[in-house]
Amino acid sequence: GRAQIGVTGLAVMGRNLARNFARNGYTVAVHNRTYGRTRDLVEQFGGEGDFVPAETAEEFVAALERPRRVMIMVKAGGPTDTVIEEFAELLEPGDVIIDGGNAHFEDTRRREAALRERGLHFVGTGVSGGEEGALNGPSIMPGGSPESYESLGPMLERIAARAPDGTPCTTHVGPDGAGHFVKMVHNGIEYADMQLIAEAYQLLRDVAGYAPDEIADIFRGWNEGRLGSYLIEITAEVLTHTDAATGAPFVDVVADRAEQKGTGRWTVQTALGLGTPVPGIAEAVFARSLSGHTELRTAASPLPGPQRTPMGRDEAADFADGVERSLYASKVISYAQGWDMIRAGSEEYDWHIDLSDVAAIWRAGCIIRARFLDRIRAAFTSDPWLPTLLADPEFAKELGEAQYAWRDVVAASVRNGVPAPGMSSALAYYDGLRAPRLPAALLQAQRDYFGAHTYQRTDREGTFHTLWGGDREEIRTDGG
Ligand code: NBP
Repeated sequence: GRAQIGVTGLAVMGRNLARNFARNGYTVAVHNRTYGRTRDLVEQFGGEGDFVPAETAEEFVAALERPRRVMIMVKAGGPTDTVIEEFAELLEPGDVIIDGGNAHFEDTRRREAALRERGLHFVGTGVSGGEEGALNGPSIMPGGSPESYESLGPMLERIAARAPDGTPCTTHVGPDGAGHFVKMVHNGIEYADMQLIAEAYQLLRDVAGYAPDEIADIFRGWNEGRLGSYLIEITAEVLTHTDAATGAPFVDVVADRAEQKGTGRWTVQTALGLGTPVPGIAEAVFARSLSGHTELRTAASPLPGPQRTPMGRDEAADFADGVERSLYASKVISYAQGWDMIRAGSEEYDWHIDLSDVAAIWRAGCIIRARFLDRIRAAFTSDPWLPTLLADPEFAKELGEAQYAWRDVVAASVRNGVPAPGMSSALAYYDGLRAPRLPAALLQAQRDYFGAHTYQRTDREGTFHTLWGGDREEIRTDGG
């Protein structure tokens, strides 16, 4: 065999990744369950590089140099298991199977363990950037053994996106499911980012009274500054688009029900299991869910909201400035929650994920690519043990500077009846973490009252219970 890599599963993602490898000078074996897709790929794009089309799995495996590298790009779930099993049968110890689909990291852990038993390397890898990224350079988040990265890493580094400083947006994230875990959190952060941008839009529209094309201009301005990112850029593009059929702003003709494929939900479910607070991501998942509940929305639609007072031009411009601060501060909070979760996952599964590397490989190629990821990289480079992004001196300073505008914007959302669950929850997280005292003290006392769940004291060591039903004497329950 002479192909350095094989790609099986040639729908949009697989086809574009195969082309990306070929354009970078690799000989690529290509295979798909239905041969038509393989033939189409070679007919349409054969001129871009060196493809070896294979009709059967056996031909495909025979076309590969050793150790063989087989990248699977099929539908996540059952189909991925089927295809892994099909190829595992044909491969030999030392060969590498790569799953670039959107697998749940627990599935990746299971598959990696099973294939390791059979002497095969299994690399579950996150791939972000959609179709376009797959073709021109995605952000790639591979897990698996260090040995598999030695064999595969240089190829991934060639096809990955490049950060502004020229470094490839891929790295060995960690063992077994680490890559898919980090990809999952990426998607969770993406949900939060999108929700916050959407809230900023709605506040500019309903509170400040701007039209969609004016909001597009405001976003374009923000895109030049610290909020500069792919998502802000495409939001401005969407807001300038006019619907051809009606002549109305496109955003006004799209049904306001947001769908989801499930990676945001996975992030929140996993965070609940890890005991990591990610309320910003959770609010974003729930906001999509709420939007889709037409029956609830219809039933609640007669409920009264507050009277809104229109803003003058100057007031609106000031408000827009406050929304920028509020969006930025809330975004920092979402990323702080995401990184907290990556650290928690890394500790739970013993992955030793480098937190600054994660920021580095998201600087280009992926959906959340943004200017400020370089600052997150810098924060974790200067202090790998930084407990939270909020404690980084620069982010802390910016949050402090944003806080009054942030509070005003959240207050305006409440006063005007324009929901901003992402921004308000981000502010509550900020205030929650910095609070010298939380009402958790009262909660714990309630728990002790009804369930004898005990409590600790602020003034001395030990575990205590108050005999609430009796004379309220305090007893020590830890034998001290
Ligand atoms: P799809 O997720 O739509 O999957 C289609 C591919 O799976 C086809 O090649 C199809 O073969 C193959 N397949 C199926 Br379905 N069942 C199979 C089976 N039992 N045995 C063999 N092959 C089977 O493709 P996609 O949108 O290109 O995505 C590929 C993976 O990448 C997915 O896991 C996806 O979640 C992930 N991903 C997608 C994006 C994105 O932006 N779309 C981004 C990042 C990751 P056929 O041609 O014979 O039907």
